[in-house]
Amino acid sequence: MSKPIYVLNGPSLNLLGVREPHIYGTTTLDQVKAMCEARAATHGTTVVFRQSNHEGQLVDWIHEARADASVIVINPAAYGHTSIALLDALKAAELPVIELHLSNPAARDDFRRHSYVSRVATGMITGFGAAGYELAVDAAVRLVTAQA
Ligand code: CA2
Repeated sequence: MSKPIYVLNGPSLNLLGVREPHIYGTTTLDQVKAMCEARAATHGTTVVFRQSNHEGQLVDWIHEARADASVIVINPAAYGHTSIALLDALKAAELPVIELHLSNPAARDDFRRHSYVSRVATGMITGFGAAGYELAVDAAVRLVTAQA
């Protein structure tokens, strides 16, 4: 895999490991980043790992990924439930998309049952906490290898 896997994270995920550990666990976002980098290295590839609280910034990174990434892994956080802008950007990226959530949104509030991102996702990983990011890196590598 010559191009990196883009791992994008949406609003408030900078608080991971600091707030609401009963829902989202005790692993910090920096630790998740290190886990992704280590997992990608075992596959001989790399990740670009980013987080933003701003929808437009996430859209810009998805546009960047169109040229620079092999796969987009995205935890859109609450924007997954609301953002047609993210949906449009992901569609335009024309890349495999893995939607990732730490929790299982379908088992929570009703408003979390709908995701715009799911419409363009190749697959979803939900409910495995921080370990889901390692699973997503593995899945991204498999997707790209299957395409080759
Ligand atoms: O389970 C997930 O990963 C979510 O994407 C997290 C979002 C939530 O809106 C989605 O329904 C499911 C919330 C992210 C907020 O992140 C925090 C992390 C730690 C403490 C507080 C918020």
